[in-house]
Amino acid sequence: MTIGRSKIDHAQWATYLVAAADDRHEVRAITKLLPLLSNDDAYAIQAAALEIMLGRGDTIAGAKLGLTSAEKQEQMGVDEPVYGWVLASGVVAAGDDGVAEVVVGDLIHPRIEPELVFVLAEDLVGPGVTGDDVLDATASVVGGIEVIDSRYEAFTFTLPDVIADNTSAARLVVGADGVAPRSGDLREISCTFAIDGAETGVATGAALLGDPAGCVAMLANHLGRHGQKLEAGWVIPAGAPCAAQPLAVGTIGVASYSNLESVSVKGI
Ligand code: OOG
Ligand code: MG
Repeated sequence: MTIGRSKIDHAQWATYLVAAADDRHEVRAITKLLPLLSNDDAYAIQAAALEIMLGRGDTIAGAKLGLTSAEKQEQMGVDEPVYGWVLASGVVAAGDDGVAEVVVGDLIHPRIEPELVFVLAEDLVGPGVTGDDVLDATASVVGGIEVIDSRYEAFTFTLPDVIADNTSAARLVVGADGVAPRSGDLREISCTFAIDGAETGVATGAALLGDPAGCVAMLANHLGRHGQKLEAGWVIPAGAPCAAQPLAVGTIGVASYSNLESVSVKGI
């Protein structure tokens, strides 16, 4: 618990991270400079960075979870889930050939990862939201690919660092057609991720803390603690079930799902 007012200048650290993204250069992890950064202060930096982006005319397209699978937690060395924002400026549409092109030069050191994305039909207001409530409020579940791009040196961070950095969010590709949330068991949807035709990971929805809908409930409850909610129409990536892979110019990443349309990204 934070007692009294934090001495950390959240707006200053938000500017530090937004400038890193704008200039496409990596910066030192904040905890290298502020070793005692708390998660509360980190979420306050994240909120200040969101304000900067909204002040530029960007809008919120959704909210996201990260580090909800054992594979991702091991890959990044962080053992707790994190919550962030999906900005409308980061949502990339697929082209006529079904492949979404991502401009690698706009980013620092991007990686791509598969996602199960919830598209909400109704608001979800925490606390007390359950996985069942999430299924009731969801219009459809679609496949996706998230492009993550940590603003930190060597894509390395601690839990508060990645929280402050909006959970490395950069771009999101959302598949065209999804399934109704109760049309099957979301824990059994299987996902295969391949880079340039070579399989890099296979997992099921259950890899997401046992239940993807439960992850979205955690996010709604997290926002509820801050007086915020998930809103109808938002897209909610529930976290990658398997490890992220580097995206270079020419790389083609394909996320295939047992009963969702596959999603493809090409680095250009
Ligand atoms: C943090 C973001 C994690 C996910 O799906 O696990 C994330 C990172 O790995 O840089 O979006
Ligand atoms: Mg992700």
